[in-house]
Amino acid sequence: MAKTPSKPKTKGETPKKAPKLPPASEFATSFAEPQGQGGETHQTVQSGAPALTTAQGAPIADDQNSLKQGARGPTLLEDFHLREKIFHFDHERIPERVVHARGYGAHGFFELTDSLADITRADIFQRVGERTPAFVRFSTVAGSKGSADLVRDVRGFAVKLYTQEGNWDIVGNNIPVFFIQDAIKFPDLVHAAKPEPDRAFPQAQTAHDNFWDFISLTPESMHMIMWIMSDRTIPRSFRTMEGFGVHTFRLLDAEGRSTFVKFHWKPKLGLQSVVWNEAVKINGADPDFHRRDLWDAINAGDFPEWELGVQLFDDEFANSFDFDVLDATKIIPEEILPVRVIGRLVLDRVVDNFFAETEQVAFCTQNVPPGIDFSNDPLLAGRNFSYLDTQLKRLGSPNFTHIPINAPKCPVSNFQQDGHMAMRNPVGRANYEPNSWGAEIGGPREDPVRGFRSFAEATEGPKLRIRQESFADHYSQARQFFVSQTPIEQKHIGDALVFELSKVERVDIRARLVSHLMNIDPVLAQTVADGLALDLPEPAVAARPTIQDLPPSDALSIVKNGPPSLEGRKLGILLTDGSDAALFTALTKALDAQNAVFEVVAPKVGGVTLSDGTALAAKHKIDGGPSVLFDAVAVLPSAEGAALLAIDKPAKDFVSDAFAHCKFIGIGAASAPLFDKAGLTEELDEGCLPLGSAKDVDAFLAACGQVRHWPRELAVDLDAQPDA
Ligand code: HDE
Repeated sequence: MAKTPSKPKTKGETPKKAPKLPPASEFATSFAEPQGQGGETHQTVQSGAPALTTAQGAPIADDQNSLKQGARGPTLLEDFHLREKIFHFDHERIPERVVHARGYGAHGFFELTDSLADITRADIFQRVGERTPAFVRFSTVAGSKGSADLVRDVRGFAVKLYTQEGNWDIVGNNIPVFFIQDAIKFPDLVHAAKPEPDRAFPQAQTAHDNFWDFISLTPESMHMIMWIMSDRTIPRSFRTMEGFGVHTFRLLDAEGRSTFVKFHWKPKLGLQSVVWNEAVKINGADPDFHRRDLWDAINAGDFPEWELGVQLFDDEFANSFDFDVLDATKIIPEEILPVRVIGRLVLDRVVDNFFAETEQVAFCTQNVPPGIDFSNDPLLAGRNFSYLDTQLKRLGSPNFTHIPINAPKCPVSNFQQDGHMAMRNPVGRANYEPNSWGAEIGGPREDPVRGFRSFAEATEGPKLRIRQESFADHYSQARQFFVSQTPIEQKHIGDALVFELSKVERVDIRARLVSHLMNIDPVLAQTVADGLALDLPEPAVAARPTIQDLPPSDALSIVKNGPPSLEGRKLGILLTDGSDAALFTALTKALDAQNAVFEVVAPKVGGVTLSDGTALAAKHKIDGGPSVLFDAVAVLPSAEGAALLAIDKPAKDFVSDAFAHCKFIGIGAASAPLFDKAGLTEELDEGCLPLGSAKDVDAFLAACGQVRHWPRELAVDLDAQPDA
C-alpha cells in the first residue's frame, strides 16, 4: 500500500477539510449517461446533482449543443442559452490592478495581546484577547496578474481588519521605506518600472534602462534601492516576510490627543529568502511558488502568523530625530525606538473563490476607524485619493463596498443610494438628513461621541510646490542599511546591482547609478563598477553629505533574524527503489516532530519500493521537483538507484543546484556515484552531511537549522570579495 506522507496539525485550530469528491462509482454512473448523437457526454440530474440553469433560473436540457436549424444547418439567434453563456464569459475579466496585479489572499484574525486603550480609542485596540476578522493580500508590484511569484520585487502586504467601528486597511509592503517622497512622482516611477512602452517587455523586471534611468535621476530612491537589491525582494515565502505600514500614522485618544505610530508585522517563522539564481529557476519550476506555499500551509493546519508591533512616539521625539518622520524614504531604527508587540495576526482559512475574494478585495488607505488618523506624509495624502479612485475603475461601481469581501462586518447605515449593482438598498421615505421624520423612520444620525474625528492639527503657511528641507538627506540611511548587513547579504546586494545594471544598455545610466553608490559605500561602488567593467565615476552631487557613522541596526538583516526552528521549512528527499526504509522513517519522524515538512522526489511519480518492501508514492518526478523547491535536500538512493541517477541530467542538476544555492545536503551512504558524476565530490564541505543511517538524522537537521551554508558561496563564487 502506498503511504502518503502526512503532517501533524497545529493544535487547537481546525484546518479546512478537503472537498469531498463523489465515489468513483458515481462518476461511472454519470459518464454512462446518454451520449449524444455526436458522441458528446451528457451528465444529467439523474446522478442527484442540481439542475443546470440559465442565469435567470430556467433549467437547461442540453448544454453541449447550440440550437440549429436542421442537423447541419445554421445556428439560430434565438438560442438565448448560447448567447447568455457566451455573453457572460466575454465579460469575465475585470481590469487588473495597475500595480500589485499579482497577488494572493487568505482569511484570518487579529488578536490583541496588549491593550493600547491609554493611547487610542480605536475599538480594535481596547480589549486584550479579542479577535477581529482579517483578510490579507500579498502581492508583487510590477508584474501582470499572470507573472511569476519569485521575480525580484517589493511585496505588498495589505491587511483588511473588519473592526467593530469600520474597516481598517493597513496597505503596507514588506519593505519599510519607499522609492519616492511625494505622490506626484508615483505614475513616473511605475511607468519606468513596468515593461517599456514601445516593446512591452521586460515583464516583472526592473532590470532595464527605463527603470534605472529614472532611479539614477531620483536620488531620494537610494535607500529603497538598497532594500530592493537585497534578498528582501526574493522572499522564501509570504510566511517569512515582515510587513510595514511604511508611513507614520497617528493614534488618537478620546480627548483627541495624538501619538505618532509606525506599524510592523513580524513573522513567527523568522525571515528567510532564497538566492537569485534559485529564484530564477523557481520561476520556471513553479511560477506559483508563493501562492502554493500559502495554500498548502493553511490547508495543512500550519497557520501563518505575524506579531503586530508598533513604534510609538510624540512630537518631541519626532523633532529630535535626525530625519523627518513624514518622509517615507526613512525608517526609525528599532534600536532607537523599540517595537512594542501588541497583537498577532493568524491566517487560518484559504479563500473559497479567488476572484470573489482576492481579486475583488479593495484596499483603501483612507479606510481608518475612529482613533486612527493620518500624518502629513505627502505620499500618504496621494494614496488616500488613489486607492478609492482606482476601485471604481477596477470594480466598476461605487457600490464595491457591497461585495462581501469589502463589506464591513459592523452595521452600515447612511443615505448613499443607487448606482450600478446596488445590493444594500435603504428602505423607507427618508433618504436625506437632516429630516423631520423622527427617530424611527428618519434614518441614521451623527454620533458626536463615537464618530470619527480628525486630529485638530494647527497648520499655516504659504501654498508652495516644494520638497521639504528636512527630506534632503538621501544617502545616510541607505548607508546604514548596507553596513547593517552580514557579508553574504552585502555580497548579494552587489551581485544584484551588477545583474540589474548589466541588463541596462546605456553605459551612462550604469555610471550614473554607480555615482550614487559612491555616496553610500565606496567599496560597494567599486564592486559594482568592477562587475560592470566600468571606470569608477565621481560621486553624485548630494544635497546633504552622507552621515558616515549611523550605527548598524541588526533588525535590518535577514540573516540575523532567521527562523528560530525548522518549523514550516521543507526538505526534499530524493529516493529510488531500494532506499533505506528505516532511515526514511527516522528522518520523516524527526521532521514531523519539529513541524517541518518534506516531499519525496523519485525517478517516477508513482513512487518507489523501499528496502523493506513498502511502496511509497512520490510527490514529484525528478525534473518536476528540482531542488530549488526545497530548503534543504536529502539524497538517499540505493546503490542501484545511485548508479541510475548518476547518468540522469535532472538528478545531477538536483544536487549541483542544491550545492550552488548553499543548501544543506544530507548524503546517503550509497549516493557517491551521483555526486561524483555531478562533479561535486571534490567540493563537498561541512554543509554536506553524511546521512547513512538513523543516527545521523539529528546532526543533519541541526545543521539545516542554520538555513544556508553561506561560507560555500563566499569561497567559490567568482564575484566574491576577498574581504567580504
Ligand atoms: Fe500603492 N497602489 N500606491 N503603495 N499599493 C495600489 O490600489 C499608490 C504605495 C500597495 O493587495 C493601487 O487597489 C500611490 C506605498 C499595496 O489590493 C493604487 C502611491 C505602499 C497595494 C496604488 C502608492 C503601497 C497597492 C493599485 C504613491 C506601501 C496592493 C490597485 C503615493 C506602504 C493592494 C489598488 C492589494 C495598490 C496607488 C505607493 C502598497 C493605484 C498613488 C508607499 C500593498 O491605488
